[in-house]
Amino acid sequence: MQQTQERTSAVVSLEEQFQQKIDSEIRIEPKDWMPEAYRKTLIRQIGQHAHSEVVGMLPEGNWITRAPSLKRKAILLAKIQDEAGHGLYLYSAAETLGVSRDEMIEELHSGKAKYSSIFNYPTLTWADIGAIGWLVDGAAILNQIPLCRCSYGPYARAMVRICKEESFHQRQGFDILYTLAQGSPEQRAMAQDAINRWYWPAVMMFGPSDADSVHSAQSMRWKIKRFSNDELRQRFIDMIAEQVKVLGLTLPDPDLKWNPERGHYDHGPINWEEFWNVVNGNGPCNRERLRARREAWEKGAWVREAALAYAEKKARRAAQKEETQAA
Ligand code: BYC
Repeated sequence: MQQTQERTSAVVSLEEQFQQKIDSEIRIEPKDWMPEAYRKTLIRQIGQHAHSEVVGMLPEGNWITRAPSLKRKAILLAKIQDEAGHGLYLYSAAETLGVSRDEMIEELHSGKAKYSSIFNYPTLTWADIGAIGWLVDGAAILNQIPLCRCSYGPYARAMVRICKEESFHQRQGFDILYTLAQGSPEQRAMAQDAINRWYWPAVMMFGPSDADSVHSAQSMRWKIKRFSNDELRQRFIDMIAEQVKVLGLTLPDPDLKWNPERGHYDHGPINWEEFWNVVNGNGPCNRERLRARREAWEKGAWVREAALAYAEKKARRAAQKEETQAA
């Protein structure tokens, strides 16, 4: 009985020490002791973040062959390759927590792991590529800059480079929309239509409202998250409401209005039913996106086998060389 009590108090004190480190802004590294729930939360969030980067390549990839010029095509290709790179840094960051990449990918393919709701909407016109860059990458930057100060070292470090690349992405999206907004009435209408379709889904990217966010309070105590979903959403709305004026276009929210008392824009109601519908697998493109990822995984099996066979052969040769030298 006494032994059990001693063991319990030892565990409690480990948790206390852990929280003290977090409170003093000391980074947690892979070999440090951490509560199992902290590890699990990070695997969930980093894994979902990695999946979002990779699934996020699909709606934009849809326009590579139809980009309006060689220059736009080269820029789009570079952006999409950046997203693949982000996925790889993030899978590596999650692997430091003891989960394998194969396990995470299996969870994505089985539908157990989530990815960002935003990528379940279709890209119908070239202007959608502009709207994704400006609105989706714009939302991503606001959400991700605080993650550079996340308490878990490998995640925070991965986010530094990702954020630098995301700001270039947002500029390229804004540039596409700005060019269209200066063009013919049809091009201007196309830009407006893309903004009308992508604005609300981008507002929803920040996740459920604070009252419905199950993980926020604990994630903020652990300094995985630094701001709540609603705080970041408000920052996004304030930023976009100003930038849209430069485009000379509008946002599809009749209730959007500057509130001098709050020092923020007030906004209309968010359609949470649509959000949960998309998160639960019933958005316009959920099935198509998962099918595309599963197919890519199956078709890429020979590449993984070849890479593994090459790595094994190289390791065997190195071992043989060491043996010969030793003899
Ligand atoms: N979509 O308690 P909450 C990119 C889920 S990629 C789907 O607030 P949390 C880009 C949430 O997972 C952008 N599901 O959760 C790529 C949870 O369900 P589970 C991706 C969502 O974790 C290519 C439940 O709802 N960014 O930028 O505290 C091209 C309750 O939510 C969503 C990241 O992943 C959603 N939108 O907060 C262009 C950033 N929102 O897990 C751009 C890192 C919530 O219990 N992640 N859910 O089954 C985060 O910052 C946080 O995980 C979230 C959610 C703010 C997203």
